[in-house]
Amino acid sequence: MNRLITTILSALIIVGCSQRAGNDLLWITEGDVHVDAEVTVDASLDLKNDGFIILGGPKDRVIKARTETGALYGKYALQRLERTGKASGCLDIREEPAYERRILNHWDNLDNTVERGYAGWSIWHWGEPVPAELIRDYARLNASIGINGSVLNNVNASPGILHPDTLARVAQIADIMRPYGIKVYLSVNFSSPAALGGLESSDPLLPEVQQWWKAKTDEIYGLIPDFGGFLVKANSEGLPGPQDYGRTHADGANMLAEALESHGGIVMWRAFVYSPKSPDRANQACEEFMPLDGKFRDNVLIQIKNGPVDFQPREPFSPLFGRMPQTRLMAELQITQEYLGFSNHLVYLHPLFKECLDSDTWCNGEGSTIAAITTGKLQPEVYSTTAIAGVANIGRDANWCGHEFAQSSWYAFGRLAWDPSLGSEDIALEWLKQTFTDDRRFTEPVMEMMMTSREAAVDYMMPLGLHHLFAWGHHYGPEPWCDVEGARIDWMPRYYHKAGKDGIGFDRTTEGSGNVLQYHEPLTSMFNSLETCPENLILWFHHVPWTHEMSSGRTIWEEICLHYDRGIKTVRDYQKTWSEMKPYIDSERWEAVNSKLAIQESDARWWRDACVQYFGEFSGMEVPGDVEKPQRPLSELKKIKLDMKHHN
Ligand code: BDP
Repeated sequence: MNRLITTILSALIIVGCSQRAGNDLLWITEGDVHVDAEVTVDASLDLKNDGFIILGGPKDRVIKARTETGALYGKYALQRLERTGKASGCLDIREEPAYERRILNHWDNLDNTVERGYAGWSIWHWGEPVPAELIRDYARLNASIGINGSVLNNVNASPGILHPDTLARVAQIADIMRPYGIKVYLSVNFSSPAALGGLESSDPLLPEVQQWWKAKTDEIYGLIPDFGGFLVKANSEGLPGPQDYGRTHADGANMLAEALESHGGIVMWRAFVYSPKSPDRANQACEEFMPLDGKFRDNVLIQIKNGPVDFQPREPFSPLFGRMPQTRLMAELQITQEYLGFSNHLVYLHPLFKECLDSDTWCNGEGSTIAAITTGKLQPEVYSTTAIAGVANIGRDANWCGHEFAQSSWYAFGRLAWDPSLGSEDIALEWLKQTFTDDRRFTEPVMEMMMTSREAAVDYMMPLGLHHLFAWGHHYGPEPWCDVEGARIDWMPRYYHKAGKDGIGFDRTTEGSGNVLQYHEPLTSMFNSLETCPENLILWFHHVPWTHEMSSGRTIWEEICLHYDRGIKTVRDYQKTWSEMKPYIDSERWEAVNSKLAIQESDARWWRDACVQYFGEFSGMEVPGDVEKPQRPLSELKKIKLDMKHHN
């Protein structure tokens, strides 16, 4: 039955979003926005999930959807078209989200700190009055880009999240977000039955443990009827899990899945596991999870980070995506810039996200991309539900994300989760026009900055497949020398680059750790051979002599120096470009970005000075004449201790 919600929607969608008074800085800005359209919600329409249709010209615009949320998405889509100058003519648009669940993962703790958060305290204001207005703004922003789920708390979950008092608060938050189509999910600690419930064990095969989870789940659904489900980090980095009781990941996940099943909830079970004993950390997830393929209940998804190690500026895709054909898989992308300069560096992450989703695993022949697998296109019979997650970069900072441009990666995640085929440039342009101005004198050069920014960060941090050269613990600056005597050197940086007099790089070939074998052909052969391995991953897969000749004719040593140098020069170009952008935007935001670019330039030099000089000691070779020489001596750089107090 057709139901007319309203004919003229003017003033109905209030999308003026300001996190703090006077700071309306996001893509849906400044006061009320009107879309004039006739909106129909009709459950019998042939549309998937919360899809929508927009038809007609400016005077007789029609939005149709199957659900209220779909209608809301249609309104936001129309508004976006209007704001980006694409709604003048007659429209005939039909959109359906590629993923059913498009979820932000907040790594927020109950003490209001945010793990790897660089934008201030938790927006949930745990233990304080619920900030309804702020949460409403957050929900509107998310709905406007199609995000429909929010995991409120850190994967390193405190059992306290399931305490009745906390759940009552979670229910309040869920009530505020519901009108925007956003479901609440929680990260849970696997030992909650013992730690919170007072049971002697949290063994998933014990009936009393299963009962405890059932009762807890029922309690949650009593408060939040549309609760989304649980996210679980288990037997990873010291957290408890089923293996503590000799059980498998499947035993643990299935127990929770059973408790959630009758309510329609899901379990997102993370595959981010690695044992310090494994000879190659990049192998660990496949080793642990492949044998469990087909053993998970239908409402379990395995949540896999894009790369096999850990959100590095560039990694190959995680081979696990191609290795569990009987299991529902979902990607976990990191929007917060843990390894990409925190909220100090301008790095637009859509190209990184897209590189992952477009990667072809070849698990079912050519075209078996991660997007095709995780959207269920490749095996619809396995994918009873589909999902994608992004680790949020949101905090209480006035501009939400710490850096004006960090918002673009939040925006991009939402758009990508809705439609992974959208291009990075299109999304960047959309965001720029809605957030700053549609003046081409601004959007064209600034889009160029955004589009090159991820590669620039790779260049000045970890080019050519280098990875995890970060300072121990905080993951901000470089410490390629980090190799503490007696420490767990297997995951210390030197472990990852293996620089020595003989050369540099991690041998993951069939002669080395064998990691290449976790990929399907033709990728195994391609990565395994020095001739065919893509050069931007060469030091990920190969250990090569310093004199190894690259396709440019230069040695790997020279190429390393050139990449660091290029990264710095690119940031300097950004500074120059930005200095010319002053006339087009407000001075507050211009200044904020300008001062962050100065930090980025200085950090890029810090990376170059540390890595080029440190590796130079092994290579015994001079820095090529056509690149800028390192400036600060290694002895000085080794003394830098970052004060992390402000990066909670
Ligand atoms: C690492 C982070 C750590 C997270 C962990 C995870 O450094 O803070 O808890 O990943 O994803 O990247 O579980």
